[in-house]
Amino acid sequence: MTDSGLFDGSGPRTVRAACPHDCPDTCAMEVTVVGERAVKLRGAPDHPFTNGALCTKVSHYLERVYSPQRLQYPMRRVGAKGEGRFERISWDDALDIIAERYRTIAAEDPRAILPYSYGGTLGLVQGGSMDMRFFHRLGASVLERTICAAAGYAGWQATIGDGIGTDPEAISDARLILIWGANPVVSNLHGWRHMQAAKRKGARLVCIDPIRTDTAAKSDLHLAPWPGTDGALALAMMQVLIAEDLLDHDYIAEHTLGFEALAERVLGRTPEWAAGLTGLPAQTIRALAREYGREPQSVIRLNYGLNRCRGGGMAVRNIACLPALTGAWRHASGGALLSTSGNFPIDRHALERPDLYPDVARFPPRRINMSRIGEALRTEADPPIRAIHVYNSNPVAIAPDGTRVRAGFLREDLFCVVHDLFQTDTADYADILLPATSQFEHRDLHKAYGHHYLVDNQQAIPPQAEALPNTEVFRRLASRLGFDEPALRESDDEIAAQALDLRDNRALGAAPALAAQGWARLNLPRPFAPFARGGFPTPSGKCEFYSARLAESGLDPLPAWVPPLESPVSNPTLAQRYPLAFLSTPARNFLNSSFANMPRFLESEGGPKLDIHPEDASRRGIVDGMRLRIFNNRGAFHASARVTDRVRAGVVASPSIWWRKLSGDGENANAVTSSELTDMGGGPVFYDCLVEVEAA
Ligand SMILES: Nc1nc2c(c(=O)[nH]1)N[C@H]1C(S)=C(S)[C@@H](COP(=O)(O)OP(=O)(O)OC[C@H]3O[C@@H](n4cnc5c(=O)[nH]c(N)nc54)[C@H](O)[C@@H]3O)O[C@H]1N2
Ligand SMILES: Nc1nc2c(c(=O)[nH]1)N[C@H]1C(S)=C(S)[C@@H](COP(=O)(O)OP(=O)(O)OC[C@H]3O[C@@H](n4cnc5c(=O)[nH]c(N)nc54)[C@H](O)[C@@H]3O)O[C@H]1N2
Ligand SMILES: [Mo]
Repeated sequence: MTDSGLFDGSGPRTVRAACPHDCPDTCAMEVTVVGERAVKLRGAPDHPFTNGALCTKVSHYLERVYSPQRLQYPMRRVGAKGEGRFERISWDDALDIIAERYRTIAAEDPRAILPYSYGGTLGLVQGGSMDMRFFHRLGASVLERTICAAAGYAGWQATIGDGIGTDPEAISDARLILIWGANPVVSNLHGWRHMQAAKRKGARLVCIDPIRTDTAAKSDLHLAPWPGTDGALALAMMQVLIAEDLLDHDYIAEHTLGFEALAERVLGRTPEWAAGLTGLPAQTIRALAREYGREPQSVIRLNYGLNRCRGGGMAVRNIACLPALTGAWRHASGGALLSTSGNFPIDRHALERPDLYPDVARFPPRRINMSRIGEALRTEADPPIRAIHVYNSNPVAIAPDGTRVRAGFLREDLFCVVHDLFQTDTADYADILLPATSQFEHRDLHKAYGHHYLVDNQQAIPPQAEALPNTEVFRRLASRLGFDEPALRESDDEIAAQALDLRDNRALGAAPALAAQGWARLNLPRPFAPFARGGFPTPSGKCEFYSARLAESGLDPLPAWVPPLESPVSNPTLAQRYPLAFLSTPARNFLNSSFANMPRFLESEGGPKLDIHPEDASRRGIVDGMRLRIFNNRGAFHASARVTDRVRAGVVASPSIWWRKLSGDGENANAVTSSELTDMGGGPVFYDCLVEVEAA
């Protein structure tokens, strides 16, 4: 793995790196190394999207790498589950214990072992290669990685076909930008730069968000719908576009499927109809639709904020229909963007090797939805989960309905391995706790979901203390379990070399630049206007207003209105007890629960907060700074009040995700969120949640 010869040089060296975090921007970085120590980090100045700038969190990355809180060596639990008391053991002992347990369980039914991972690193090597190969070979349960984008992606896929959209760099030429369920100032900073450039050239920015975020405040117009009602808003916009003939008839005729059925479907879905659901005035909705219909050089930057409610899949599907109606796709700067990831020709089969799964006949693969980990850990499961291996994730903090999640991890008969850089909330429940490397300490290669560049990550420094990369842990476990397939012995460099499907010109054309400069734009035409002449990657090759695939899976084949699970309109009885819609959106200084243990960022966030509208506050005798209890039938947590009209009346918001043990009361926002699932994709409904608030 580590060739110490690499680190002999004494003069400063520059190493090419990639930001590993779950963010659309996937920055290219340069690490300055002296001897074996990283001394400086900056955003790559030559990378067009990163443009030499890093966000606040990552610009302080050296503090994370050299944090005194880093796990130093493997440990074994000595206290009770959840207590977080451990004693040091050797790597050999730790891996022997794990291998022995996995061997015993697998002898009966390997599906009783569950890997649990998500976005700690988005690297193709450390985020989904040797780990997948190992668990496939073992025959473990297969984790459905749904916790973030599954619903929106499913809705987008039904309409557009794949994760392909407007080139984010071309957005600077758009004339009208709808920022819809997205907060780029916080969660897509480098994409925001292009929106600001468009604004300087005269574009209008319209932000659609229940919260007046910093993005909304910097836009020309802010519409604050009730959470989970975007599907209705988009249907009403389509109704106006069609009724007032603000359409590109040629584009519709040549490149779409099911227009007649769509037109019939939206009859009666007027702005007046949507007003009652969204809480937006009908004339505002009509004006938005007209403005959108009259400016075909328009782009919709939607993000995953609006997919975290029951109708999240359908909402994204409805919105994705809009640019085909106006012909906005004809322009490189027009159309819509949810994700760019479908452009990257990644060889998933080579990386993950599902063919290693041993005995499909005897143990038909069992799939577990990560968004329902609390339910999955109940002993009634068949077979019950007897071991869980957590890496790249912190489920005790980030998974919905946290009370149930914790109850699952508390099970005395559950063997729990946690591999992380830090002793997270989840780590406290580990039987064996393993130290992981940071991005500077291992090799990786990254695609992106918010731009079109591959970014390489070379190892810059040796692993700190006894930390090991994910890949190395699984190589060593494979060897202990006697798995002798060559795929389970490959080095990180060998894995990285297989990540791209070089039969595809988008990758082949990028490979030389990637090797030479550490990053490369996919070999895509410039300007990149993916659907200017149709060619949608759907079964029909058209933008599918009508989706036969949805019909086949028993879903509504046409755009529709799917109400939220929890709202005063859809569930008035529940709303009598818990009248406020609760949002737990990303805190600027945290990245999910990553960085939420770093002193600098804990200080900037200054403790859990709840934004509440003055009307809702005064009705409850709440004043600014008061300690609040936020609760519903699932649980409760505490936060201090920020009385502000940044949230619309009826909505409260708490920037997240706090570590439970660092929040003051041992709880966080996921004490109240629900583990129900979305209409498509099996995603979570974090933002579909009613609560009541009282002074603590
Ligand atoms: N600083 C920072 N950056 C991050 C993250 C982080 O934690 N911190 N997380 C990263 C990850 S994993 C992801 S998935 C992305 C998340 O970033 P986004 O995909 O942008 O999603 P959110 O921030 O969850 O929500 C975006 C906005 O949608 C609004 N919203 C919520 N519900 C609704 C709704 O029903 N309708 C509408 N129209 N708007 C709604 C929220 O108020 C929020 O301001 O950001 C990534 N970047
Ligand atoms: N209430 C509420 N809950 C939410 C959300 C919300 O908006 N509100 N957002 C949801 C979303 S969009 C997402 S994507 C999920 C994110 O949930 P997760 O993907 O679990 O993200 P993090 O909380 O950042 O935890 C990642 C962990 O991986 C560790 N890690 C980093 N690099 C490595 C590595 O190389 N190896 C190993 N072994 N570990 C590593 C980090 O230290 C960190 O503890 O949370 C979801 N939960
Ligand atoms: Mo996410």
